[in-house]
Amino acid sequence: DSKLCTEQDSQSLVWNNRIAPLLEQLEAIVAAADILGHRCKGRSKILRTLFRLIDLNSSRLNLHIAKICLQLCVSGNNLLNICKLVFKLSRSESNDDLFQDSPVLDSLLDILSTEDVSSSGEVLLYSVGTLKFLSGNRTILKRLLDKNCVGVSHKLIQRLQPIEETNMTLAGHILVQLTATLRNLANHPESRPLFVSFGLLSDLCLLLRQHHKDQDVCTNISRIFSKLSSYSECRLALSQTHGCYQLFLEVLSQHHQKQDLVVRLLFTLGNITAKSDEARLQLFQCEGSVDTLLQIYNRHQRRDTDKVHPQQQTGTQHPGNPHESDDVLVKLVRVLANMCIHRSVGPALANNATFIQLLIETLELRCVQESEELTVNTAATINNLSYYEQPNSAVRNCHLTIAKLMMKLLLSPSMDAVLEATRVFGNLTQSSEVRDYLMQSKAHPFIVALLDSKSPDVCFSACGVLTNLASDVANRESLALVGIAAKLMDCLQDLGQGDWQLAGQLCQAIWNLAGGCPESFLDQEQTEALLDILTAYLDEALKWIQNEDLKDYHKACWELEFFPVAQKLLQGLQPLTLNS
Ligand SMILES: *[C@@H]1O[C@H](CO)[C@@H](O)[C@H](O)[C@H]1NC(C)=O
Ligand SMILES: *[C@@H]1O[C@H](CO)[C@@H](O)[C@H](O)[C@H]1NC(C)=O
Ligand SMILES: *[C@@H]1O[C@H](CO)[C@@H](O)[C@H](O)[C@H]1NC(C)=O
Ligand SMILES: *[C@@H]1O[C@H](CO)[C@@H](O)[C@H](O)[C@H]1NC(C)=O
Ligand SMILES: *[C@@H]1O[C@H](CO)[C@@H](O)[C@H](O)[C@H]1NC(C)=O
Ligand SMILES: *[C@@H]1O[C@H](CO)[C@@H](O)[C@H](O)[C@H]1NC(C)=O
Ligand SMILES: CC(=O)N[C@H]1CO[C@H](CO)[C@@H](O)[C@@H]1O
Ligand SMILES: CC(=O)N[C@H]1CO[C@H](CO)[C@@H](O)[C@@H]1O
Repeated sequence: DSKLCTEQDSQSLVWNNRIAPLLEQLEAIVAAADILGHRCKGRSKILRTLFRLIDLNSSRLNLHIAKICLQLCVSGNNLLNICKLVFKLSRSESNDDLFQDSPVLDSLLDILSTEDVSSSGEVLLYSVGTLKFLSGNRTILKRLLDKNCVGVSHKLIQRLQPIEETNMTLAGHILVQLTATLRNLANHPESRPLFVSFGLLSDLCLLLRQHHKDQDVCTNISRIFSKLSSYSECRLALSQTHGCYQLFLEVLSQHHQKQDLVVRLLFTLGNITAKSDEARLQLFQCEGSVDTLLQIYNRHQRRDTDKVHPQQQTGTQHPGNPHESDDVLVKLVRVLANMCIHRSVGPALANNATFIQLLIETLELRCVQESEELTVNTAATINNLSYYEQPNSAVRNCHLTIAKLMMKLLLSPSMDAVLEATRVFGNLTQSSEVRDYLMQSKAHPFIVALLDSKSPDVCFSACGVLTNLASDVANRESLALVGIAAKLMDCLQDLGQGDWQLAGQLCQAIWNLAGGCPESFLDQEQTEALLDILTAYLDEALKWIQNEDLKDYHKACWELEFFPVAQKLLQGLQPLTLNS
């Protein structure tokens, strides 16, 4: 250890006292006069001496040497060797502090702006490779942004366009490094307006099109897109790039087995279609879009967890961690679910039996405990699709199958899954077949128990199911036996105030359960309590509304969702209480 220390000490002594001052002197001379131009005789001698110093293997010295050589505007093989040297230095993070304020950064960006692609391809490759490593450091990243690295990249992309003398292999290598650099740049918030103003998003689409066969370039570009898709100005720029959806679908189709690429492109599409109705429609209208998406769905369904055919597990169809495969489906189902929100896309997808079958199969193959996000999103998609139900729709034809799968979710420990399943039941229980199934499987106590959740969302959904169940006279007694009356009353008392949609739904449930004969359903005390609550809510509706902006909305809700059913219920109760 001490030997190493002395060695280092003596090295730095030599550096500090002897070499550094000489180099500084040399730099000063270079800077002051043009005496070291290409025709100067001493120039090659100086370069030879400098190159010999490289063998000392000192990072600090070598970066200095590179700096001087670049300032001397070396060219050809000398330039290439210097670029290789700088590249080697940049690979080690411990050299980051040497680079941070070095003019070498400027020289590298100069090289990117000026060197000819066909004659100096390798020089460009090493220079961009250096920037890739350096841009991994946040401090240097900021320097590069300030030195217009995004603008320089844009220009380089233009110069890398395929023309006759472009070596496409080499251009591909440069682009892998350049896209990795841009992915690093995209981490910095200040880069985002620059990506937009320099048109980088459409540049990258162009590259994706030209290099669609190059998995590395495509993957790196998909990483940039997925990162930037979190920002609205970037989503806008991307969605305004002509043909970008068709392009994404083609790349997805071509590289369907490259999981990280597929996940990131789907992530990007998910974010674009999350907020834009226009994007939902445009994606749907692309040639073969549903086909492509359903094919990917089919490929990643992960049927190989089926233990019945163990020999299938040796297949290489789904390599790696099974949860990675879930990742594709989570993102894919989100894209499809977003598309369904568009009112002309939704019905088309709701009627596609292949799609519905895939969703059903996902719920059959996965369990909530292992794949919570996927099962919950799948159930939510089925729920959204059920809004588009037509008499002969694919969802309707599978009511009972779906109901059985929702039962698994309803009984799971995940509250998200329970809520989503309850929402789906809210719709499916319009069918008497499903109502009978729920009662026969004794699921009703679980749904009644959800009224204790104290969550308005859960109570609302549960109440919807119970309202439907109570439409069959035969079910009312079973529901009464599990204490539904007291729970509905508690909900109305605790959560009804101001939530007129929920309050209306609770009143409707009570009305259905009472079947026009309230005394059979509520006891005396409950009847009086209900009377008080209804009177208060009907009289003082607007007193509870705090937020002025929401006043109109709440008023409309009160008038539409609460008032009619509350009024009906009150009138049903009053003769009873007058009698007593
Ligand atoms: C510098 O490193 C090279 C290659 O690793 C080695 O061959 C050479 O001997 C080293 N020079 C010194 C002075 O350590
Ligand atoms: C980035 O470089 C600076 C010096 O320029 C250094 O202090 C810092 O540790 C580096 N950060 C990382 C994460 O390497
Ligand atoms: C293109 O570049 C690659 C990689 O640098 C090289 O191996 C190949 O020989 C070059 N092809 C031509 C035709 O110059
Ligand atoms: C579902 O969509 C796919 C892709 O567009 C199509 O090939 C298939 O025929 C559709 N299936 C049904 C039943 O509509
Ligand atoms: C279902 O539709 C609603 C309303 O359109 C939307 O907010 C929600 O995100 C959709 N759910 C899914 C899973 O897409
Ligand atoms: C359920 O499906 C019907 C069509 O059967 C639809 O009109 C309704 O909006 C859907 N949603 C709910 C919550 O009932
Ligand atoms: C940032 C980034 O995604 N870089 C990747 C670009 O592609 C190369 C080659 O596949 C990877 O090694 C990088 O990690
Ligand atoms: C802004 C935005 O919509 N971001 C979403 C992008 O997609 C991921 C994964 O689906 C979400 O977690 C982000 O919220």
